[in-house]
Amino acid sequence: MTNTATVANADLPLYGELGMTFMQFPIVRNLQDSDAEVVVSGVPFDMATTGRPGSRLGPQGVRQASANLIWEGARWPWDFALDDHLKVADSGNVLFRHGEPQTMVDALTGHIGSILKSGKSALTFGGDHFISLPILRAYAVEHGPVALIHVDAHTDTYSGGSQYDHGTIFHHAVEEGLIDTEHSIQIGIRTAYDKKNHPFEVLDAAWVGDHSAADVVERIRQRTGDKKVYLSFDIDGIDPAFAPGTGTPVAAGISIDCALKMVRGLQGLDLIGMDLVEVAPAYDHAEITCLAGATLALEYLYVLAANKQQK
Ligand SMILES: [Mn+2]
Repeated sequence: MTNTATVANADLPLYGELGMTFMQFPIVRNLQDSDAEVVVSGVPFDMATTGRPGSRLGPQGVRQASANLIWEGARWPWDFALDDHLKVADSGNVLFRHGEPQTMVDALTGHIGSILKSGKSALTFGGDHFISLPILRAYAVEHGPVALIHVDAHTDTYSGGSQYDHGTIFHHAVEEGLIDTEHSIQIGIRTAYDKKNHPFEVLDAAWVGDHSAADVVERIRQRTGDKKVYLSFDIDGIDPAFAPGTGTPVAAGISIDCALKMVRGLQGLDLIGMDLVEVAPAYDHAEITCLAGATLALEYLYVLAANKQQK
């Protein structure tokens, strides 16, 4: 694979460029000239992390793990091949100046804005969860406030914190009017939050563990209805047994089986974008977290492809 992007620029992050693309999708450098319907991007940024850093290596970890998923023509349990129904391309990583978080915010907002303006949708790999805020700003410009499906151990609705903080993003997103909270839901939560003043519906991890994936899907569908839906997936929503490679793991999360059934169950919803964040390969074992992330993202793409066939 020829790497045509910027090289030898000391201001750019060392981990900013591509080893392989996600699912070996073609590289897209000029969004306007591409017929891709979905654009994959990586954001190797973890400066907003409160605990263990390392999610800057998430994009390359997830892309590398997707090597395990390429061989299936029609991925089980679907009865079609993704390539026959959905055009996906990988735009590489968003580049920014290390040590200057605002350059990432500006670059990412602009990049996602370009994707949306060219009539495509975005699938973005973090990086820490802070990246969702610039993404949602770009989405709100194009789509208005979105219904959010948010999988996470943490609500990320804390006020306070620093200007760049991966635990405050949904507080800010709500304040900035980026989210239609009446139609938004958080799943897998198992850490403290202010229940009295919480704008989202919550299916906590214990509730999910006591119910079937079909029950979870039913609650999601009731909440989101026919609204435009954005899926923000923090890998720490999954139990550390299935996804240890993350900065702030919390015991007793949802299973990867439930998570995959849940994503598959979003078929028919008006899905307009997804991010997968907080994969930190340095704490991973045998690539299980990276593989879980890659599989969830691929499953999301299959749902988009299935939705297209329904139309
Ligand atoms: Mn989290």
